[in-house]
Amino acid sequence: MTQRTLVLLKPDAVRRGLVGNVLARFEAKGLSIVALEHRHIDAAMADAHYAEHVERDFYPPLRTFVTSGPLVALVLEGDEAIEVVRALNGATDGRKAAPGTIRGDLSLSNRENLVHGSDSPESAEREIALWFPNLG
Ligand code: RTP
Ligand code: MG
Repeated sequence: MTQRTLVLLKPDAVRRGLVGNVLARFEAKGLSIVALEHRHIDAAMADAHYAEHVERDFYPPLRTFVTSGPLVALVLEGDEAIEVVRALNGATDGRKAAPGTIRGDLSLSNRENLVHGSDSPESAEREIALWFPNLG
C-alpha cells in the first residue's frame, strides 16, 4: 500500500555534509520526495514533534541537539514507505545499527543518529500535518 512518511535529516546530517548521501539512499530505493524543507526549528517545534518523549530523561539533550542547527524535513512516498524508511534508517543506536543502514554506516551515536522516520501510520499523519500543513 502506498504510504507517506515524515523524515528528518537531523542537524548532524547537515553539519557533516551527509544530506546528499542520505537522500540518495532513499531515492535509490525508489521512494519519491513529495515535500522538502531546510529549516532551523525552535524548542516549541521540537516539543511538538517529540511529544511522546518530552517527559523522558533523554529528552532535554535531544531537544538541544535537534535545535542546534538547521535540519532538512521531507515527506517520502512509496509502497510501505513507513516501514521501508525505518529499515533503511536502522536501529536507533548507531553503534548497534546494522551495516548497510544509514545509521549503521554513518553514525556512532545513540542521539546524533542522522535521521528520523515516522513509526506508524498514525505518527506519519500527525507529523506530516505538523511539518507540512499545506501539503495536499
Ligand atoms: P526517530 O524517532 O528519530 O526516528 O528514532 P527512533 O524511533 O529510532 O528512536 P526514538 O525512541 O523515537 O527516540 C527518538 C530520538 O531520541 C534520541 N534518543 N536518545 N537514550 C538516549 O540518549 C536516546 N534515546 C533516543 C535519538 O536521536 C532518537 O532517534
Ligand atoms: Mg521515534
